Amino acid sequence: MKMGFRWYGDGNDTVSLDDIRQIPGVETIVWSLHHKQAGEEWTEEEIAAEIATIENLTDEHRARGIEKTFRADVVESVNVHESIKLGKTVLGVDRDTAIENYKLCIERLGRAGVKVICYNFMPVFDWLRTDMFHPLPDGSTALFYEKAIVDQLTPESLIASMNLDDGGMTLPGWEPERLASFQELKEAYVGVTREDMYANYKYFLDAVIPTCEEFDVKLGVHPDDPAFDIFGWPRVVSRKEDLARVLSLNESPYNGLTLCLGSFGSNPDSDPVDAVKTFMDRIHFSHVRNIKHFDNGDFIEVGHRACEGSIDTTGIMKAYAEAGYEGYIRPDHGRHLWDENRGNTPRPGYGLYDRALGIQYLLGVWDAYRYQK
Ligand code: DNO
Ligand code: MN
Repeated sequence: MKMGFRWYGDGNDTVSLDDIRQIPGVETIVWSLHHKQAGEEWTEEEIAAEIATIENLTDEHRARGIEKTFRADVVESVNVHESIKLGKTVLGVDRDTAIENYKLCIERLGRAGVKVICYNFMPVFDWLRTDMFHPLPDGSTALFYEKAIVDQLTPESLIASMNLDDGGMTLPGWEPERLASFQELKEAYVGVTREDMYANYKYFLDAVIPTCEEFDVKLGVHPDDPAFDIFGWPRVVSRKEDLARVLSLNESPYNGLTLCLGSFGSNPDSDPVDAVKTFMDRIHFSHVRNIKHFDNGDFIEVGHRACEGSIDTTGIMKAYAEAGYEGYIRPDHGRHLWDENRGNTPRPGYGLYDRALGIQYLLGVWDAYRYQK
């Protein structure tokens, strides 16, 4: 297993690479070119520059005796253009052009040494919560999903409540540029069924997987978050049978999962430990975190330890350890602790401290099962 940590880039993250360097156990940075819209070209120069920033030590580092380096093996995410999910031209882009761009991106990332690309196949938006800084009983805050709010609101009223003009919302996938095209996307999804989505998904995989094989880059789809339908849009990567179907659309081992257990487990009917065991051979990357379900359908993100919430993070790490899992893992969203959300507002879920604590818990369980003196 190789432990990673998600980083949003210089000037775009409150956490620095030097902060991450001091977290025991982190081998790879999970990165992206976050300013790119889905379908936009990633140039070789931009890719090389970001990897150099991640991997290289400066003279100043060396002068201070710093030796620890990172790899840049995992990209999260290269977003899939809506034309690919819809199987038709939208926002002025046709799907075959979008697929050719995706293939070029895979090729360039592969040539640059990237091993895994994470992406999702959710219609219109990336992940969704209703409160980014919800208070927990210990005084920390965490991401919270209140079912009644989402059930009662339309996407438009939800967007309006987000105070985007005040810069209050920084969820990926909900950027103002993207929301500007919301009406067109909404109309484009009218009448699109789950079966249509799977057919379009297969068309995409069959087109890009040969490029993945040629350049040795594995694809890992991230489950829908939350892992159930919202706003009536067809979500096709939510439940265990959905994951199995996605894998069966193209049987190449390069078509795999980013098994995010917090997202997958946000559906209370799903069993995260069972999913790890079932899909082990096709898991290239995994996000391990905990959430706590409430009876009314709400859930809150809690510390990574198993007893803090509803997800058996210990059982998950035990399953990975017993299988000798060789892919990548990262902690996922953390709570906001120790004043990090005052003055220096962290990205929701992506502060430093709780993710660093989370890693130590995950590695502790791993070591207990793997480590032989
Ligand atoms: C949230 C993340 C997601 C994930 C994408 C993958 O924190 O887990 O935004 O990166 O869905 O494409
Ligand atoms: Mn995740």
